[in-house]
Amino acid sequence: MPESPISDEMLAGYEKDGYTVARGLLDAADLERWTERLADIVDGRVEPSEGMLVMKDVMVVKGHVQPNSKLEAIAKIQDYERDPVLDTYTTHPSVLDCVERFVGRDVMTIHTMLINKPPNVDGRHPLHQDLLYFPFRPADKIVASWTALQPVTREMGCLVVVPGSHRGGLLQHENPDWEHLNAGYFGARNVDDELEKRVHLEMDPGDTAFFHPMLLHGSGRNRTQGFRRAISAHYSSVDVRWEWSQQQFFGRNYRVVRGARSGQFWDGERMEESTINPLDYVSLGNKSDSGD
Ligand SMILES: O=C(O)CCC(=O)C(=O)O
Repeated sequence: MPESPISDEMLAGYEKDGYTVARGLLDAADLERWTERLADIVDGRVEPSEGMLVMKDVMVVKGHVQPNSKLEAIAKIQDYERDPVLDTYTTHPSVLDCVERFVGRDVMTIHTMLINKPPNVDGRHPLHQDLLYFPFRPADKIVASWTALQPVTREMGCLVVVPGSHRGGLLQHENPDWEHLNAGYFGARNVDDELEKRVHLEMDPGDTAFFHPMLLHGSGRNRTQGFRRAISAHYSSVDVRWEWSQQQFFGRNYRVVRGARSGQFWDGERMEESTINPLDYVSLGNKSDSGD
């Protein structure tokens, strides 16, 4: 059996710290195709696929920054799974070989995203836990993959993580009181003490971070004149339970991408008598200024 890109040592590091980085996992040719596809979608050469959200940065939307190009206006693309080019990331054998090591053999996608972080905008992500956004449990059966499309340095606002923070519970989140905050960005409350424990993950193109959905992570401002780009997906084992009470998410489909049921959709029960209301973990309405 070929050796996994995730060694036993890396797996132990993931269990202890909540993350690991597979250096040089993906080739330049793939990274270029995904980067070009982003430009094709944003510049209008290719139609956004069904369900895709092409999200502008809040500072552009509110006229605080005049972008020099269409690409400079875009913060991220969400839900790219129906795009045949970007979806080759979700199903990439090298990524899935790693994902299997964290969540087991039968794997489905639960979220996809390409983060563009342009120059001149704030673009920070507050420290948060991604489990806030996912209806499935147990959390250990979920993992994020995050691949640098270009060099990612601290100056560009690289990913930051708090090692070991995945071993606490799901924290209360809120919109941080930042002047310019993108829609849907929540930060964990009362984590000031964690800031000094942050590790900055500087990465080369193709390097891929895998992290636990309870890991506190975020990213800084891009202080360069280039883009800070990454492509990312969340995966889970098919062997999970739906534990959310929020029915508006019941209609979403989750595609199996590895294992015996590849190509099918997750058919687990979506219990209406669920135990977790995600809104219990979010304090709304105490944000003073989102850039209005
Ligand atoms: O890529 C980034 O800057 C952070 C992404 C992230 O933390 C997220 O979207 O959950």
